[in-house]
Amino acid sequence: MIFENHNPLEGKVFQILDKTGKIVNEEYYKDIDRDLLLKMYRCMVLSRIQDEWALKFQRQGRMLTFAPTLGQEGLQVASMAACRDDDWLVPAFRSNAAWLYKGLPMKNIFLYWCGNEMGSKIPDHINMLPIVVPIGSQFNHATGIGMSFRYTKEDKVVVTYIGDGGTSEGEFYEGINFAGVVNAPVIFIIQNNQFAISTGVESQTKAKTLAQKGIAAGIPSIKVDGNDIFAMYFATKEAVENARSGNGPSLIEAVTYRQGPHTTADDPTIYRSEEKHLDGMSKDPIIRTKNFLIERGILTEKDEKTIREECKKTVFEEFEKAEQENITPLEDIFKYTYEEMTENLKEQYEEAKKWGGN
Ligand SMILES: Cc1ncc(C[n+]2csc(CCOP(=O)(O)OP(=O)(O)O)c2C)c(N)n1
Ligand SMILES: [Mg+2]
Repeated sequence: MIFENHNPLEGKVFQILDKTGKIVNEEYYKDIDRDLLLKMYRCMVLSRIQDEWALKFQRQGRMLTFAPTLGQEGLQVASMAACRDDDWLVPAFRSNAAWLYKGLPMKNIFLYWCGNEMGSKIPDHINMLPIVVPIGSQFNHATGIGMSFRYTKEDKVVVTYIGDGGTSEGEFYEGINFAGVVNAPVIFIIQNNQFAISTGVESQTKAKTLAQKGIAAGIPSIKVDGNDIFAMYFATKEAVENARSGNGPSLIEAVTYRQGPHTTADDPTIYRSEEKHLDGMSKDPIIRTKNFLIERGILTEKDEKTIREECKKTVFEEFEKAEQENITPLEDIFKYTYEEMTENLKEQYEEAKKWGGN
């Protein structure tokens, strides 16, 4: 009923928890188990602290680059929380909080952004694909995995993310269209963080919403306040139940805000107005969730301080492990594109050896 009652063509945006942490939509509000709420909250804080420190580590020359998830934690943890552990995650490159919620060791994330191939080696028990850099390609991978579940009659679903900019790519349309045709159990989530590097979402499309692109593909689509963990949780849950019971894909446009730079190579102050930035920051998902949890007596300021300290400790421990393991043999740069190195790659490897390295 959430999807049915929030047609994006009628300008509807689904929200339950407003930016101050008050429930504003009693009709759709249901309790979420206290432990699950705290799990989501802790994961948002962990991702936030990892992001903040990763930016510093990169500036210290200890990481190659980094794309922070700052500000987008809410939509990621809530959508992951609405799934089962054995469902699949097909991530976008900006998915820190989702990776952590799914159980990916933080060390892997650090290794990935250090340029180490081992970061992409996902432990066998975690159902997720590694990051793909060509924007949009993950939508077809997700559709393919979803289609396989139709064949094998497994009741697993796939959740995949893309950015607002990614919705202009051909692969976005191909993925959602094909998923609709084959009834693949996929939940497509657009992280509308307002920017694709320096291009504002208003220059991305003439469509009034990104959600309506899903309507063209004939799949249930909705625009949700992505910084509201309640709205994201219940919308995703409905989409997941729909997919699991054989009714195919859904699309969610999660409205959020990229609080940080695109990556460490970017300076957003050049193209982002102060007014837009302040407005985006005022909708922070962590602050509003904290206000809610404190007001309901689920969290105290003291618990919150302890969570932050524990998360910071984890970030430092995991980064230390990553630094210790981050010895990249020269061969690794060439050996993982194909099962066996092609002649061309072998030649490049031999050439690179002459320039030093191991
Ligand atoms: C096919 C392709 N084109 C261009 C790029 C370079 N690129 C990397 S991120 C990015 C912008 C993506 O914006 P958006 O989809 O909104 O995601 P966000 O960075 O905001 O999470 C671009 C153009 C790429 N990785 N792949
Ligand atoms: Mg974007």
